[in-house]
Amino acid sequence: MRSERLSSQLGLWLGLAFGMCFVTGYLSHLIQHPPAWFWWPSRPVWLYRVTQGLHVATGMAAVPLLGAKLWSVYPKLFTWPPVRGVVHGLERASVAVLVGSALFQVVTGLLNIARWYTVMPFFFTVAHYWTAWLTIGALLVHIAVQLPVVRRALTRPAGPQPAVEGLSRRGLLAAVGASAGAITLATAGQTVAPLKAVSVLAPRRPDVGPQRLPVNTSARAARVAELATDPGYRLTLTGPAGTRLLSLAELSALPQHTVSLPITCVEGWSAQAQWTGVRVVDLLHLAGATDPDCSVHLRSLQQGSAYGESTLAPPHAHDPLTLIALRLHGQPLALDHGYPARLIAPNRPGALQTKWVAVMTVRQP
Ligand SMILES: Nc1nc2c(c(=O)[nH]1)N[C@H]1C(S)=C(S)[C@@H](COP(=O)(O)O)O[C@H]1N2
Ligand SMILES: [Mo]
Repeated sequence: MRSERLSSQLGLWLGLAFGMCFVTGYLSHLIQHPPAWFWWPSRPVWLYRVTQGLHVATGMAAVPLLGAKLWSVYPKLFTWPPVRGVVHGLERASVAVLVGSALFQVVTGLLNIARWYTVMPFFFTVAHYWTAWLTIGALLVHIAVQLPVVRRALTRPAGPQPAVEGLSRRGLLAAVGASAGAITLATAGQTVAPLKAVSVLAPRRPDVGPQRLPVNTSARAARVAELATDPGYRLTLTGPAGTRLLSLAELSALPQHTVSLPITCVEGWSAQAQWTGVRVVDLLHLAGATDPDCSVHLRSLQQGSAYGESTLAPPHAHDPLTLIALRLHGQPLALDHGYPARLIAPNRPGALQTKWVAVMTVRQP
């Protein structure tokens, strides 16, 4: 059953999955670490939810594809002599890099979804990002080298299937496709609510947690419980008009708006929720910020974490859907969801939806 045709067909699907995974992953990186040239809109509100859902789904679908592909080619590891010259040696080396980095990406991605950080002796985000470049580079070299083989294998008529007992090539491809589909179904429920009943592999359910919403970093883990429940809490708002300290009562006395926006964690779960609070544009007004190009820097009560701060770029800072939310599903925010005040903005990774917001600073361009 092992043949150039099978390897080529698996390679084609794997290339599509890895290509999609790379593009959506790089996009997520750019949104979270925007270079000067990068611009990301605040609408449509669901766009990041779709791109990050695709990132995690294509990464998981790659698991059975990668397994089958390695199975279809591994006898080549034992061909003799292992290296037949410089070009062949380089090609072998690029395949070694491709296999190693592809396995690393899939395994670390799965560990991240499962929040199993203790088994990764490195910072996941940085390692996953740089290895992605290695994978995609080696993949492009591999495709360039194998193109003649793939073309030959996929344009030639398939030929009669040998009449042997057991699985056929078509049967194997169907089984691999079915496993990829099953894995997707079994995890998509962490984002696609109607599928949650069959999502036995999903590490998160979109409606399980305080106020029917999952939590990423509890108040206890962030060590903010005491500060967040202190009646002396004030939101420090600084802009061209100076600095104002706003108590929770003062924030609640400002015009309140209710929006329906998703939280989309980079780990692949997402959930729509009803948020009520003060529009950031109203706070900008209060701070005397009139420049449509200004951005807003936010700091949490939480210290010493990369998630303790974030920046609202102009499209998000000025979107009327962007709130400093005080309530969730009509109730005051649960402590774990960012009580007394948290950011919620459209089309933005969950990691940038800062909880327990303490300081808002307007930044002029
Ligand atoms: N201060 C602070 N804000 C934070 C985080 C955090 O660890 N600290 N985690 C972020 C991440 S990764 C996500 S996905 C969302 C989750 O919000 P939730 O716990 O209310 O669902 O909060 C974000 N805001
Ligand atoms: Mo997250």
